[in-house]
Amino acid sequence: MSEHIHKVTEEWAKRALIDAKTYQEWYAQSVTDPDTFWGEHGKRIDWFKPYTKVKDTSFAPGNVFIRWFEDGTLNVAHNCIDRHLPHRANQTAIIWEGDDPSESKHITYQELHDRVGELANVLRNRGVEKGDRVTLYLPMIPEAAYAMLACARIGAVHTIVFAGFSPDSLASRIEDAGSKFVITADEGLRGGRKVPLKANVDAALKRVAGVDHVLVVRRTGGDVDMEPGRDVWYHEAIEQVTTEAPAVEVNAEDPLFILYTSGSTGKPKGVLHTTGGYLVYASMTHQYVFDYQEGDVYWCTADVGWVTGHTYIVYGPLANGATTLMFEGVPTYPDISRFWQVVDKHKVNIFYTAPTAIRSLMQAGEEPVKKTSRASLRLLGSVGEPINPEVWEWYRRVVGDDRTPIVDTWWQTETGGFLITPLPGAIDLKPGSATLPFFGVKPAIVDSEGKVLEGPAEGNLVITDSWPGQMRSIYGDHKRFEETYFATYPGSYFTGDGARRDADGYYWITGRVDDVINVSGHRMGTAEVESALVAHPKVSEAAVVGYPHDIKGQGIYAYVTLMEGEEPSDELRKELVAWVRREIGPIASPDLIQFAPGLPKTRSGKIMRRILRKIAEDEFGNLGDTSTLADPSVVDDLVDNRQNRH
Ligand code: 6R9
Repeated sequence: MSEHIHKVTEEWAKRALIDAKTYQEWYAQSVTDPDTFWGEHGKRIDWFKPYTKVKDTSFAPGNVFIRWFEDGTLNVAHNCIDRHLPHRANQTAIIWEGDDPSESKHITYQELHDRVGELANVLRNRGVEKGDRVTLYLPMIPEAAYAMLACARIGAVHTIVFAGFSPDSLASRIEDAGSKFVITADEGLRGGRKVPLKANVDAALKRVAGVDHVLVVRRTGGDVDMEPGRDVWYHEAIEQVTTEAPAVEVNAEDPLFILYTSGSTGKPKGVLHTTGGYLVYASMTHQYVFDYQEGDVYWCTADVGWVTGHTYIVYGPLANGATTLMFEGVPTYPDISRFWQVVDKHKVNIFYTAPTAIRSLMQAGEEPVKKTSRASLRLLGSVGEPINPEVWEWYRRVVGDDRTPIVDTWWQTETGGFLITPLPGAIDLKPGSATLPFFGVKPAIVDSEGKVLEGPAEGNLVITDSWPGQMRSIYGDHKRFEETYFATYPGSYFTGDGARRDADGYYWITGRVDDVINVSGHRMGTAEVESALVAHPKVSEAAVVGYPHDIKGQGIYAYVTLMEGEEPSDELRKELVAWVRREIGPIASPDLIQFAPGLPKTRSGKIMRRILRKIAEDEFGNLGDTSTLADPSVVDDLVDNRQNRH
C-alpha cells in the first residue's frame, strides 16, 4: 500500500467549494441529523411542490423501504434544462465529440430544450405515458441524452441497454422491463468501426413481443430494414411536432430509470432509481467532488449505457447547469493521444475516466501524453475498479503534470452516486484509496459473521443507513432486492465489495467478494457467462472465475467440461469465444478457456470456486482444504493442465 500522501494544496483549500472544516461539519450533521441536512440540501433543485418530509427509510429485515422527499413533486428535465434557460440559454450544455476528430458540435441549453421537447412530443404522440418503460439502445450521440431527458419530461421510465450488448441480452431486458417503445440508431461508430444497432434490435424483436414502436436515429446512413407501421425515422418524426412539451409533474418517488446490472446469481437485475433523491444526490456529488464551478468544461469518458453515464454525463452535470462533454469514440482512435487531443481541443478542466483506460495508455509510454498541452486540466477522476497506486501516480504525474488532484470515486449502479470519495479541497489523498465517505454515507466493515469491526480493519463493506441516491428496488421483484442486498448482514446494505480501513479511517476497496467480476470496469456475473457457455451444444458444464489481468483489471477465465465424445481443440475454443460474444456481447468474451474433464465439487455438488480462482491465479501451491471434495483428483488434473489454457 502506498504511503505517499498528497496533501490538499493551499490553492485548492482556498478555491474549493468544500474545505476540510466544512467537510467535517457537514459530514457530522449529515449522519447525526439527516433530516435537517438533506432537508436543506434538497433545496438545491427545483420542486413544483416542496417536500415536507425528508427521510423515511428502513433496512429492517423483511421490511426494507427507501423513500426520500416523498411528498415533493418535480420534473428532472425541468431541473436539467428549463430552470437554466433564463441565464444559460446560450451556454453550451453538451459538447459532442464524434468518433472522427473532424466531427464535433456544441449544443446550447436552448437547443437542448428544443430537441428534448420535440422528442417528448414524438413519444407522447405514439402513446407513451407516465410510468411507461422506454428502452434505449443507442451509441454515444446527443440523441441519447435527448432521449433520456424526453422520457423524464413526460414521466416515462428509460432503460438503457449498453450498445455493446447482443440481441439476446437486449431482448431479455426489453422483456423484463415490459417496454413497448425502443429508440435506437441505424449503426453506431466506434474507433472507425460500425456497430449494427438497428439489425440487433430487429433480431431482438424476433424473440420478444410487445414492442409497438422503434424510433431510429440516422447516424451513419448505413442500410437498415424499416418495418412499416413499427419503425420510424427520428428525423422524420420530429418534423411533425413542435419543440414545446410540458414538463410533467411527478412525485419524488416516481421511477426515473431502470438500469440492468450483473449480480452473483441469475439474470441481470433491473436496478430501479426514482426521481427526487436521485437528482439531489447526483447534482450534489457532481458539484462538490469535481468542485464544478461556473464556466468549467467537464468530461466523463463513460458510456451512457452504464450508471456513470447516467449520473455523471447527463443528470448530475445538467442539473448543475454545467458544460458536459460527450465522446462517441475510443481512447486509441485515430491514435493513442486522442483523449489528450480532445482535452486540448475543448479546453477540458475536469477529466473523469476508468483505471483500465489509464493502464492501457500507460503501455504506450509518456510521449503520446506529453506531446499534448493539457494545460486546461485542473482535476482528474477515476471510477469503476480499484486503481493501483502506481497507475494513480502515473495518471497524476504524466496526465496531470504533477499538479492535479485525483478523485478516486467508489460507488455502484445501486448507489446512484459516489459513496466513498475524496473532495479535492478537503481531503488529503492516498493513491489507491477512495478515502472517506461522502455526506450522509455511513460505511462499516464487518467480518463474515456480520460483526462490525472498529478501527483499522479489513472485511466486507456495508452501509448502515440510507442516502438519497440509493436504488429503491429491483424492478418487479422487491423480494429479490431485500434478499440480494439486505439479507447477508441484516439491517445493513451489503455492497458486495471488500474493503480495508486504515488508521486514518481511509477506505481501500479491495474488490468484489461475490461472484461478480470486474472486466475493464464492466461488471460481469460469472453465472451469466456460465449459462451462455452451457447453452452451447458441445458443453456439458462450465465454471467461470476472474483472474488478474494487467490491462483489464480482471480477465474472464472459463473452465469448460465437454459433452461425452467431444474433443478439446483450438477451433472449439474459438467457437466458444464467438458463441459467448454472440449470446451476451463482446465484453463477456472469455480471455482464457481451460478444457477440464471434471470440476472440483463438494459431495453436495457445489462447485468450489475458491479452488478454481487459485488455479486461475497460479496460486496452486496454496489451494487450502480440499478434503470436502467428492473427487480430489480432479484438482490435480486442473493444475497439471493449466498450461493448456488459451
Ligand atoms: C460506478 C460503477 C460497481 C463495482 C463496485 C466495485 C467497483 C467502482 C470503484 C470500484 C474500487 C473504485 N468499483 N468504483 N472499486 N474503486 N473507485 O462502476 O458501477 O458498474 O455498478 O460497478 O465497481 O467493485 O462494487 P458498477
